[in-house]
Amino acid sequence: MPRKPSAHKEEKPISSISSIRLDEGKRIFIRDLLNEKNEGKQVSLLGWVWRKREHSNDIFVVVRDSTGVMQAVIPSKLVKKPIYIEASVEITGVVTKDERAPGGFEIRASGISIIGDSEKYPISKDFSEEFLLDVRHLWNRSTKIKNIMLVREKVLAGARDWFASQEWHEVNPPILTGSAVEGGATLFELDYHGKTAYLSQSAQLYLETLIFPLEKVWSLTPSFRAEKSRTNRHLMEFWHLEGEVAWLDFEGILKAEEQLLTAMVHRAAEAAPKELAALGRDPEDLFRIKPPFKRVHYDEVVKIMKKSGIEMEAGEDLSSEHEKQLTAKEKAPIFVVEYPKKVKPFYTKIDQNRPDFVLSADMLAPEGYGEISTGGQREDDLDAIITRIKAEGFNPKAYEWYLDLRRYGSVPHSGFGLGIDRLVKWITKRETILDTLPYPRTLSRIYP
Ligand code: AMO
Repeated sequence: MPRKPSAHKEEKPISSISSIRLDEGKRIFIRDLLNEKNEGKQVSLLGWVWRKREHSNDIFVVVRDSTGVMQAVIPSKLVKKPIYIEASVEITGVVTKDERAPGGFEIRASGISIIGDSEKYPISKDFSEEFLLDVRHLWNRSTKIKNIMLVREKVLAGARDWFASQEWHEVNPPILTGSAVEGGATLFELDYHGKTAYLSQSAQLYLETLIFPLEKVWSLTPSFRAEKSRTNRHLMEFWHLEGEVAWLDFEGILKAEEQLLTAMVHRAAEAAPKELAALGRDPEDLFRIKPPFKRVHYDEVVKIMKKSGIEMEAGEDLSSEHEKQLTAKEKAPIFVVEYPKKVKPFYTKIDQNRPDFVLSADMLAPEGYGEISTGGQREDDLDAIITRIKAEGFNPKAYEWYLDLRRYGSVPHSGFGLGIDRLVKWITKRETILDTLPYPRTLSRIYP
């Protein structure tokens, strides 16, 4: 029997998703091509069409992948069908130095295969903010949102490493809960097999239970608040970084918070300087942030507002306008320390020297951004806590498990909750919190 001819040795153009060998670990990324090392090399690049223009006999396609953008120049005669924005492609060709190309290098292409064709992309130059929210699943591909996501990732990596270096334990508290933490007005209620349950507003009470076995605990979870107003700093679902520590007092938790925050923003500045700069933030602004943060007593805030002609009654909570006034000229976060008892929840510890005040502090971001975290010492006296649970209109029965913490080996302890989205809003200089996470949940929006 005659032998079959041997397999065709020439490289075949890739023409369908299934034929790409993704398992070889040989994927080439744009980041690695934009340097002299690869000049003259024949490569095959996978990505999406970001921009496209035609010029005499060539088509200039700028391709993006997760690491950057790179131009490819393709002779028009090689292109058999229209190339649309956001089509996924494989481009083969030679890496060539050219100062006119973005990044200084381009691919002189010998072939392009369309892997996943694209319809006419709905996002063009003129778009409204509302429209971009409607197509958020596509807008998340934009350089702006991508940069913000990368900064956010680094900020969280900084937190994780800081917690590990200080021997705090990461734990996973529940999201479905039977009781309120941060007041009844913002609870998302749901039917739990015939019982009423809520989406967690804060992991705090559960973290408090876990200091008994682990002493220093932290968690990163979504928290839910049915906020009734539309603002540029409130989400229905936000990402909450919370910590709780046994044997730690008010000053101790403020110190921990300022060290943690410094580690987070320094990590962003170290690991995402280009992304920050593209978003309008000089990484040096973040490197300059160092503990200790300025502390302003609530009494002082009232005086400052009076002097500035901004209305504020002694005893009322700070509004976003007050926070803006306090921080507009600041370059680093500040703490507002000690609040009137009536504006803070039942778990905050009463200051023995001034019983109308509690050992609670808000950290305010500079440049007018305002509150990013709340923390303080927890009430460890059983009777005091029961009285205040009742005063807030809750039934102490729902908190029996929490009250047990004050019955069995109660210890002085403190904790905090930091809003990641608000932190990212500040460091990436965003007008609105909606830019800081891929799918912001607002009063009117649950799609996409
Ligand atoms: P608080 O309610 O102040 O405190 O929340 C802590 C931090 O979470 C962020 N945050 C929000 N971010 C976006 N959208 C919202 N709707 C929203 N609500 C709150 C803010 C805020 O500073 N358990 C206490 C903290 C404590 O005392 O330890 C708590 O949850 O950045």
